[in-house]
Amino acid sequence: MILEDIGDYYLRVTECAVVIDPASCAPSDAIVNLDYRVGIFELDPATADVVADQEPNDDATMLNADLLGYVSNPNGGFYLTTVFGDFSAVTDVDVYSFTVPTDPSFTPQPVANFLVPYATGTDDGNGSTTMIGQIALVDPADLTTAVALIEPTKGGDIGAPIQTGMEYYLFVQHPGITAGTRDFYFISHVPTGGNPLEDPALELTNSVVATPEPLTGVPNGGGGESYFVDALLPDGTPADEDYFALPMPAGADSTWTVNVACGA
Ligand SMILES: [Ca+2]
Ligand SMILES: [Ca+2]
Ligand SMILES: [Ca+2]
Ligand SMILES: [Ca+2]
Repeated sequence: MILEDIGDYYLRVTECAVVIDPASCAPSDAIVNLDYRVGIFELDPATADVVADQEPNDDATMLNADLLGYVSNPNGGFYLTTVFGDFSAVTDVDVYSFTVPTDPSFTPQPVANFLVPYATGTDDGNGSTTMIGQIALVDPADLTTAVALIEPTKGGDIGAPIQTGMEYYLFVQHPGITAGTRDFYFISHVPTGGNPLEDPALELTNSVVATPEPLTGVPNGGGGESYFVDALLPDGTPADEDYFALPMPAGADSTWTVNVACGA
């Protein structure tokens, strides 16, 4: 959290089910390792991959846009860039500019991820008295149309295909209803290569349930398999449909279940 004052603070550490709905946590009686680790880091805006909101930055001309920086990860790609700011009023908009470097390249396509850490807008969350109202990713050439847009009060993150070497803007808005006493926010950003792409050559045949496009499974560390795809539903008539097949690996049986997570 963004601390209000210099001084002493205390950390209360509990198991997940103590503070939120147990149904949203791993069954505590099945956890065999109850060790935990706490890391405390100071976020220094002087660091390239830490960006702090600097007003005035809600000018539609973007003249005061803050620049998101990147620090190379020796294991590939970049480390997480952390963005944090204050909403000075319910009408506050914070605009950031970012340009994902062209080197290294990302395959199969560069994707800009903007992740919103767990926050509730109450003391049960990260200490902020508000959630973010809206985050919009915008091409400066068309300020009226968002490339991607989420309302974190409804959940979700941004994972949008983008072009490297090209500038984009990120608009961050307060929900606009009630101002709290500590209306701050955090956003984590990292470019990645995204998921394997839908095969354009199979676009028509994968529209038929009898001829789904097979996905390739990736073994999970704890057992089971995961399947990933980034696909398109192009406009047109008839509207596109996509069916994908999940080839079960050897050893799969009727005890296996399937969970699906999606975003758009
Ligand atoms: Ca601000
Ligand atoms: Ca602002
Ligand atoms: Ca299709
Ligand atoms: Ca498709």
